[in-house]
Amino acid sequence: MGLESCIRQAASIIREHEEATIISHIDADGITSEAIMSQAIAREEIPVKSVFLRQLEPDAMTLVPRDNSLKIFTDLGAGQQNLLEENGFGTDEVIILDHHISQPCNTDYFQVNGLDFGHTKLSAAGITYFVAREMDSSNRDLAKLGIIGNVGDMMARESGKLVEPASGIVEDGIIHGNVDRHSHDLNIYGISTRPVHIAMSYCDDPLIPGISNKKDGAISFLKKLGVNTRSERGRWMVWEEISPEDKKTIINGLYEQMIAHGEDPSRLICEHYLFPDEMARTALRNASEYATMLNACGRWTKPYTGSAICRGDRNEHYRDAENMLRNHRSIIRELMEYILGRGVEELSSLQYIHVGDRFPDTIVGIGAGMSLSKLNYNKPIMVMCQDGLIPDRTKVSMRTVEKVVQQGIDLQKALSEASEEFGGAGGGHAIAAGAFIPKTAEKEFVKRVNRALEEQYA
Ligand SMILES: [Mn+2]
Repeated sequence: MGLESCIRQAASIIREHEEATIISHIDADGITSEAIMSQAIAREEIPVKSVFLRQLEPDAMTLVPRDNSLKIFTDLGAGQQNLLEENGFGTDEVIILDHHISQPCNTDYFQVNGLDFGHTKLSAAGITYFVAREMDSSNRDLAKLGIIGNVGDMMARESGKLVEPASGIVEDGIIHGNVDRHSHDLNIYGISTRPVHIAMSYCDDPLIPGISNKKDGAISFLKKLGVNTRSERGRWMVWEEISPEDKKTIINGLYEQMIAHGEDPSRLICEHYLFPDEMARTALRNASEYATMLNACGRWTKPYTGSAICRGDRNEHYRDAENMLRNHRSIIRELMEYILGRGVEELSSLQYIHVGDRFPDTIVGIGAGMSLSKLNYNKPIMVMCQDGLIPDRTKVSMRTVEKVVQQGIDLQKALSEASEEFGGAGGGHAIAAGAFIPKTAEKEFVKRVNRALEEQYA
């Protein structure tokens, strides 16, 4: 069975049911998956409820209703099929729309997963969107959410753009009219909300000599180019507002800057996905920033707020999310200042710090990434903290930069291998990964991961 027919079958299973429950993950991919699926189902006039989970684990199973509804697991489920089996869920009441690695299981749950067809760059929101489109072609308006979910799950990071079959979602959004694609654009984050020099100075993929981490450097660089970076009223423009000619001048200037310093400029360029139907200079204007807002909702345990925004709320929930995002940023800044103020311990192949229970464990990874740009970014950073739910468990977050990944470093591999030895579990990506380990194993664990990275460097 190909992906297409798998999608068709999922759509028909959903349509056949009289009620549905969506069980989804709390990150941007999970929230957009839920918002796509719940809208598609509601449009069929099938009653639908949603449950968001931080993780599909034994304790969370009590939140999955035991009723006659079809349980649609989105952005989770593939790796927890035995848990579904143990809890007595039958094949006739479950479908899984996921992109995580499947766990071998005796019960043959129906699943749509890009991995089964060799697609590693298609997130759950992508799969979910294709199923929604199959249910009714008028669901093309939801392509926008599919793009946000994919971008939020870093599906565009490696190539700088969404690739087959996820690029088809972009095509759909463009046809529908609520998505603009900006190809060959500058690879910076915050194109709709950050003053352009700030966005440039935050760039860490690639690291631009004289600009990354150097706000003043970015300002004088722009001045030298003679480009217009202020609006008529004197306010700094965001990247999105810069004229096409000036954008070209800036990108060319950055190219030259990198080549002059012997750096590879290929990662300067990426594709951005903009949403012309959203208000200018807000986080909702482009896929990356929209995804950040949804991630903030999830990390502060308000996934339903994120879901309401995906459904179009621009009042109460949106205001709530804006506050959350502001709060999210200021706590991450505090965390970063704490890490930089206390300083990290350096081992041969990593640097680490333990922040105890001072910060919510859901943001520690982001803080680690932000701190790294101000530290020696050639060494991956590890930040440990107390697990928010289980005090004798430690959450480990690691971050590195693209350049180091290209040298052969794979944090996901290092953390999963090491944590397994200590009875923990890890996952993530080569550039950003996390793990849970017993608190008692902390000291040995750091050494073990350092050894794993040493071997990867070799
Ligand atoms: Mn996902």
